[in-house]
Amino acid sequence: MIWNPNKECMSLDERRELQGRRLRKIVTYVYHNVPFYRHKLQEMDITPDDIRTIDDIVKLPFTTKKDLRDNYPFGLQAAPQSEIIRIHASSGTTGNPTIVGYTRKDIGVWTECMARCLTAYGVTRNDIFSVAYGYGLFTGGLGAHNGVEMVGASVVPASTGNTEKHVKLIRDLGITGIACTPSYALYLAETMDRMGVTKNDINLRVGAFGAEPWTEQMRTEIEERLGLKGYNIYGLSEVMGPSVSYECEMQHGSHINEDHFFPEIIDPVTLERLPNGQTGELVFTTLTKEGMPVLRYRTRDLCTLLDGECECGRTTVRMGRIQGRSDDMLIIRGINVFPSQVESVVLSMPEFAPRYMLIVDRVNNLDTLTVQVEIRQEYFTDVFDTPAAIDALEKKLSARLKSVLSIAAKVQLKAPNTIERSQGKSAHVIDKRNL
Ligand code: DLL
Repeated sequence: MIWNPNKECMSLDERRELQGRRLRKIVTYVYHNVPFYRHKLQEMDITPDDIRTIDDIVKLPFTTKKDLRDNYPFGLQAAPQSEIIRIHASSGTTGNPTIVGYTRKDIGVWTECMARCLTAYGVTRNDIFSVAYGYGLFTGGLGAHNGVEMVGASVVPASTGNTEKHVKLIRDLGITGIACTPSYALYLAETMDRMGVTKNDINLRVGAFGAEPWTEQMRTEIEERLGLKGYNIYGLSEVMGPSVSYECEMQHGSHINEDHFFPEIIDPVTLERLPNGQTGELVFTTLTKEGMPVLRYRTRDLCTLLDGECECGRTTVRMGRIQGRSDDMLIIRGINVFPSQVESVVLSMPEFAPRYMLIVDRVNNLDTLTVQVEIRQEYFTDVFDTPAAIDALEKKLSARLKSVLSIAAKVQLKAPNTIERSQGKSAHVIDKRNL
């Protein structure tokens, strides 16, 4: 089934024409409403009149996470505050999160895109569908929730945590669909095993998995253990949230809702646009967003765009799996974590030297994060003299990390000069998961 054949199955010419029109409109809109973009365009000697077709997109400047950080919290917002009806936030690279405001129309577009995804997965009004992405500032919970309601299925807003109760609900209510991170799906399977619930005791038949990288191997394992068919869903807060792209029944790449989010692949070093089929960094321009539109937003996700007809009948371009990142962002239990966030906490506490290490692992399908930090020489004797002082300092650091990262980290205090100093991007991270 296709939710919106008019848009999902448009002829390529028609879509290009629509994208060109929308691009010109959005550039005009940000030019007049966001000083940041106006200045950038003026610097490059571009006016909205220079945008005639979608191919003119290459004339536009890129937007980065740093631009969002520099304009925290509302600097890139284009709509007046009175038009914003919801605000979400995602991890920033340091202490401040990235703030994204949505107008009523934005929420409508998002909900429609989510309904397109769910329909592609075969979800209908006859399903009972559990949303087990986090509800709150994260876009996963509420984003998926609205889509399930739009399709008309019964939504169970389970959110994350309290997994045993969730398993009970899945069994007792005969829940047929679930949206969660792939690692949470495996954790759910593990919890079922512990509770003695088998896949024959439950009714799950479809899963919408995303928000973190996963592999075909994980898909097979989840499908096998939960007895469902698992589909990919991709998205990011800066562009919308879940539903930027989704797999159809062919499962050969994820269809991008490109009437709303125009994709490009660039070489992350030269910033040149690459032809479809080549792997590079994914860049999105929001073509219809009012709250916080972005021009050529660099996602840092590495992947490939796949041309060509899909047997499902949709004509939208597909993206392959995310193959990695062109920065050092980690996704731990579905939460984005930048080593620089840890650094900002460490630097804000005089007891610590700027030497730290993040150790990420996956134990029983649950991600774990350990942060090792070196104590400064001048504090070392004081702190390590008494176990109570070590304990107090660990607690203080844990609490600050939790508030900035939104996930709990195990803290290990280290003596001066014991954390190896090395050069290069991943110097602060040991990721033992095999993703
Ligand atoms: O993760 C939105 C989302 C929620 C997508 C629920 C899917 C389901 P952010 O927290 O801003 O938004 O994180 C966005 O997560 O740039 C990717 O690196 C990663 N990511 C999201 N979906 C996938 C996926 C949400 N299906 C960042 N596969 C993105 C691999 C994914 N990585």
